[in-house]
Amino acid sequence: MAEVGIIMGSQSDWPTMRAAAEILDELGVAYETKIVSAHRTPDRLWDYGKTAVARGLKVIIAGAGGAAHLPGMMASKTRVPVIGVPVQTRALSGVDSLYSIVQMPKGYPVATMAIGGAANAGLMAAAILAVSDAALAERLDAWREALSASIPEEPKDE
Ligand code: RP5
Repeated sequence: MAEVGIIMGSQSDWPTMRAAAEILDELGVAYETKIVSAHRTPDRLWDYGKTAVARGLKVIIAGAGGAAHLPGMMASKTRVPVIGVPVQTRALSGVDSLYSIVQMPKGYPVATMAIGGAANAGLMAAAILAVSDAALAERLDAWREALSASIPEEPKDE
């Protein structure tokens, strides 16, 4: 059963959001992926949020671009923690997405990542789940150690 829901406003967000799925694959976390648009499929958004707890979702990663209302609307509909990913846009480089996601009113927080920060969203979701999953905590620690070990001590000429 999926513990993480990766949702996005459009098919065009998938090249960005795929990075979250890849991290969860690496860490052995079960997830599902869905296109859920705040504007184009509001009823789908409503149903997804309404059933999220009952379906066993523990974290939702929501990515959207431009007038990026999906993460905030999802946060208003479910108490499942929502991690927001501002997707980069052509017109405004994703600053529009970032501002649309980050400025939530008191009561309905969205944990907002950097523009295009889907990989970190996957890692944040894993960290939240690792609080109550010792085996995942070990895998996440190992992942972090491997990343650390891959960083050279000195730069070299390309
Ligand atoms: C948003 O509009 C989506 O999240 C996407 O980032 C953006 C553009 O969508 P498309 O026109 O490519 O479907 O709702």
